[in-house]
Amino acid sequence: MRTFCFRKSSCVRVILSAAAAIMPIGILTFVPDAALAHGERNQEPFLRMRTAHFYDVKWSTNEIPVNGEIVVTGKFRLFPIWPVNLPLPEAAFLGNGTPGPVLARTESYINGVPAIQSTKLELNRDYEFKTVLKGRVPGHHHVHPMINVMGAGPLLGPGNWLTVTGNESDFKLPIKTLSGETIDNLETWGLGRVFFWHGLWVAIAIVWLVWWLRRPLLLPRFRALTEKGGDQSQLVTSTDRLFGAGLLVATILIVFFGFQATDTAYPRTVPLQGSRATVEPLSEVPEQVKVVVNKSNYDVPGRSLRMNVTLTNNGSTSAQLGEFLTSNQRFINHEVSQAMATVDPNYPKELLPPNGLKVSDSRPLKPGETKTVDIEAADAAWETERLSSLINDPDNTLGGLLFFYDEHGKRTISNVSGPMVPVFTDPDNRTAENPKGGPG
Ligand SMILES: [Cu+2]
Repeated sequence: MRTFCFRKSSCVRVILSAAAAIMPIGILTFVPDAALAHGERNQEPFLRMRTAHFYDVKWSTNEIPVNGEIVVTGKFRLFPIWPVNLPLPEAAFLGNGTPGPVLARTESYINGVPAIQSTKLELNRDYEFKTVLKGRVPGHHHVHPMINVMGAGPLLGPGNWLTVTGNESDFKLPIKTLSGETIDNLETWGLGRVFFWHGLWVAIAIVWLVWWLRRPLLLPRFRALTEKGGDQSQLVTSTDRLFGAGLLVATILIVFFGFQATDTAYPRTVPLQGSRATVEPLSEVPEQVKVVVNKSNYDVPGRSLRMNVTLTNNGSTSAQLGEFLTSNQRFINHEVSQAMATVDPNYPKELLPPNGLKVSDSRPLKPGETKTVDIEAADAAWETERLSSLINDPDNTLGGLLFFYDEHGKRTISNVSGPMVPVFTDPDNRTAENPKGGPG
């Protein structure tokens, strides 16, 4: 303080300003704000539009107690126009995106095959998944199904808010091992050994450090090395050598007898399995309606995606465009009752843009018919979900799925993809603040 405080008042001022500077850092460090989601909106639009498209996702419930179970089921399609800068899903793992380990995943399946290991997934194919999650930490959590692709990172499905009630201390994860032993709670099992071995090695490391640090470190050593006639033999004494050798022997003995003791206590151990599971995709359903994108624009002031597409019905039944799905946003054509009927009333509202999908001609396409229509998906979601940042991508190609329904409600899915050109100016004077236009 002598450097700054020439007078008592200036000293007080220095202390106060230092406190004021440190306080916000302290507040930010020790009083974290509640995280309300986990950054899915920050994923690049190309990641969300052209990788895994999740659909038919269902959650068995929205509220569970600690130890209660929730089953998440659904399907996903790996988009054929996969971004060139992402590694292909040669090794993919089914998980769930949660804010920390708030749920324990006790079961997971892809097409009925246990998804304990990673698997290779094929592009332009559909898969069915199921995960069983068990409540662990009480709270209100945003939970997504998720696929981790090696080299590409997590690809998130739709998120839903789940409430876990009760006390965290009541959480238990019992299992029965292959050798018939019952473990009451995997959460705390074997922790004593973990702490013992970590503690032992830390203690040995500290003893070794203290052995060298207890002596004057710098100047005597520097002099011994640089001064003429310095006694270098004092740098490492014979006691040091003896101690080092003793510690080496002790370490080898600890490892040897530790291994023997553990092997006797747990004679049957199976190492973690690193092989890949083989999962066949769902049987291929030919695309009934061929979609060709003639033109697509993202209208920046109007916050809407507009596409001009040519649809050809190659099937034997009619086809009516009912839904456009991209980035977990479901734009439903309100004029198609079959599409409206697929919406579960409990489906997260933030994933169902209220304006839905506007189609210039919603009449069903007859078998063999080709028609060119304008499609508009206008919603603030483009901004709130930060999908409009697609215009800043060097590869601004949109991607999504179009769902068509025949007169019996049978659904077929077509991929839709094409380059997207942003429109920044607007003849109606519309802006992001005044999307309806006019004098605003
Ligand atoms: Cu989330």
